Amino acid sequence: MRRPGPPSRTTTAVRPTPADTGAPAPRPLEIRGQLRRPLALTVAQLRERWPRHRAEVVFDCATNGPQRHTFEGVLLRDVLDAAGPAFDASRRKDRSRYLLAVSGGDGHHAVLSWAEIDADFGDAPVLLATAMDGRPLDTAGSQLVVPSDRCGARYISAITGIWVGTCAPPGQPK
Ligand SMILES: Nc1nc2c(c(=O)[nH]1)N[C@H]1C(S)=C(S)[C@@H](COP(=O)(O)O)O[C@H]1N2
Ligand SMILES: [Mo]
Repeated sequence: MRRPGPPSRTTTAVRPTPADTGAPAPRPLEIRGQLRRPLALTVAQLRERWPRHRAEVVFDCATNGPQRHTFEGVLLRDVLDAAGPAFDASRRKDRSRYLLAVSGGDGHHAVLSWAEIDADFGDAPVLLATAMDGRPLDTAGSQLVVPSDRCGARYISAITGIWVGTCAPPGQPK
């Protein structure tokens, strides 16, 4: 038999924390490398700090065929500007030496060049997505959106880190 419980009370609604819903707490995305202000950002912080953009994209996957998605997110360029790459921003040749290595939690990773997203070079509107097809990515993690890519391989999901920097120039032939 059920024992009588405490008298019912009117309570104010409390928003459940991720722990209450069983979802893991979001791990911040770490932006590191040759930067003046390295950053660690959750999807919620991305959404709060930078202007939101939308991208309707189609990309092809070698195994699954064409995929169509609508992403909402912030410009990778805006986020990296805040992190302050250690180049001389007034010198295009200095900017053109920088690489961006983007990693997913499963070990998938790919590189972009700074010049791809730089307005003076490729000017590609690459996003760090905060939602896909109307569903927030707070728990899953941000996804890279590269609208100019025909293939989906660089649409890296569950991003855990972005490294920014230059690599050593190739050695001179002897
Ligand atoms: N973290 C992570 N992101 C990834 C991949 C992956 O293996 N790991 N595969 C890529 C590939 S090959 C494609 S086509 C797109 C879309 O894959 P999906 O259709 O399996 O979501 O995600 C990309 N993002
Ligand atoms: Mo793919």
